[in-house]
Amino acid sequence: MIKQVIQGFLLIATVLLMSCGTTETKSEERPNILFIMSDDHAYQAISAYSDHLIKTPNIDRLAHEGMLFTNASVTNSICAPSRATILTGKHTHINGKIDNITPFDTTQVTFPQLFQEAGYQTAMFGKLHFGNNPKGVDDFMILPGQGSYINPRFITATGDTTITGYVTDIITDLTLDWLDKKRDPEKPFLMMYLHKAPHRSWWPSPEKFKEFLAKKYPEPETLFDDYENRGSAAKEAAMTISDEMILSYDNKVLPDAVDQAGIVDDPRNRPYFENNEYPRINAAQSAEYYPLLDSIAEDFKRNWPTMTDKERISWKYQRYMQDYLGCISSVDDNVGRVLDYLDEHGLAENTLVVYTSDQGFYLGEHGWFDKRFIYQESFKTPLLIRWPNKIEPGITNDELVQNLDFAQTFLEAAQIEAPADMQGQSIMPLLRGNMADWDRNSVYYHYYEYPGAHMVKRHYGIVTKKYKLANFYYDVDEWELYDLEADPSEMNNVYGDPEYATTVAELKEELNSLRVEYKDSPALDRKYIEQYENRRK
Ligand code: SGN
Ligand code: CA
Repeated sequence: MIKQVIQGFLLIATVLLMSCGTTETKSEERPNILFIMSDDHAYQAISAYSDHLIKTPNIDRLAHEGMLFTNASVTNSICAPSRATILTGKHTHINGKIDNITPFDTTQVTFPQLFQEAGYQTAMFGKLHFGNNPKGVDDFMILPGQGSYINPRFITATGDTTITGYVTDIITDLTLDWLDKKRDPEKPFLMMYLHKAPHRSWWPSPEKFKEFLAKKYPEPETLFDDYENRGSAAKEAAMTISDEMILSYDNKVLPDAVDQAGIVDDPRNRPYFENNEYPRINAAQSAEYYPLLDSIAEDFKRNWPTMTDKERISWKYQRYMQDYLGCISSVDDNVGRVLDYLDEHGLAENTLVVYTSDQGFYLGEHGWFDKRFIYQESFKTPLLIRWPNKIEPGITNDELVQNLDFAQTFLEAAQIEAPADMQGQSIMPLLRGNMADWDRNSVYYHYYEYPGAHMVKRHYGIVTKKYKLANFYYDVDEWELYDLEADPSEMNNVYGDPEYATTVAELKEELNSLRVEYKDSPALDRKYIEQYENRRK
């Protein structure tokens, strides 16, 4: 009797243990990863961060249903280097892709390869901007270089193809088509869904062009910055709305109208016009775009000649925002299409969805467009992550995380071992809400592409939640320190202020140790300068 009871008990215990085991395996099922990245999408233009410019209800869903990072940043604020860092989990001085021009060494391991080897189905659609095809993806269709907004050409494994339509819609169609027809339900997937928008020259779809042309935007406080109390780098950068934003190319004023205004003499207008999206527009698209372009030309001819310099900057800023935000509105609509697809196909629950950009962007702050600087708007990047049942919804996180951390984070989520030489840190503890396992106080930054487009000087630096210290070098040797709490707009370099002497000394020490930790050095700085100078010979 007793024996029977014990046997019965053992049987029940075994069944219970086995069922626990099954639950365990099920909850540890490897998640799908949907990595959504746009190009040059400023966090200022996502309503989950601030809704003073635009409402982005679909991207915001990821914040409401997941986690919003307010201090996410990049290690080198420019397109291809950021992508190389994301793919390799290494700083650009280590992966070698220090600027947009230097080729990417494709013998390096990228995280999609590890996913593929671990049995994931992998795909990439949209902008890669590497000059070579992606590795580790079963299927891909990528834009050549920067790609085009209208009727874009794509590179595929078997040749090129041109697709009629608007790039943001097309990249989404390709992504949804793959999920629908090629996804193997037996395997988890890694999808890299990579938008070209809202990269310069900010061409919205015809509908958004029309809709946004009617809108007016608040100006940033620093739109008329005179760069006093800063170093020479801010003064010498060629990215002002006033001088570097080209009327025909960027603001879409037809070149005849620019000529007729009689007082505008920028030799870049006509060649830029001819090399832009205009020649790609087919007859049906012309019928939609040209009435709008004509109305811009009329407004320009009527008003430009009598405007003051400041009024001209304001006029260009409005045109800039209308186009830039029109592009973002399409990105948001399309992100909504993909999130709806996940919902409708029962995929939302087991998919970790990330929305980010390859870097931030200036939306008129400091009078600028473009990026590259360690200053806030380009150093920071949007980051929103949703993973139902794993991440508590609606949480805002202000820890210092970087694009350097993405590879290790995704690998940990997928239970794949990360190579020991990756330099980031998985942010899984933060996603789980486990702050005790996170101890980073500062991050490292290094920008190289100088002399080059927009003329932002080479610099490296350290950023903490309170301070930013940077050294601009190559043709200068200048230090800048910003007190981010007292001066969040970074208008006053307090490096020479005796009150900050101790802070400077401490930050320099920490910066040096970061350089050692990440294996950066004066010798490497020189190597990359020599590499640049040899290229110019
Ligand atoms: C192009 C743009 C620049 C931009 C770089 C890099 N000029 O050269 O404004 O900074 O790309 O952008 S354009 O005349 O071609 O529009 S990145 O995002 O690819 O790094
Ligand atoms: Ca970019």
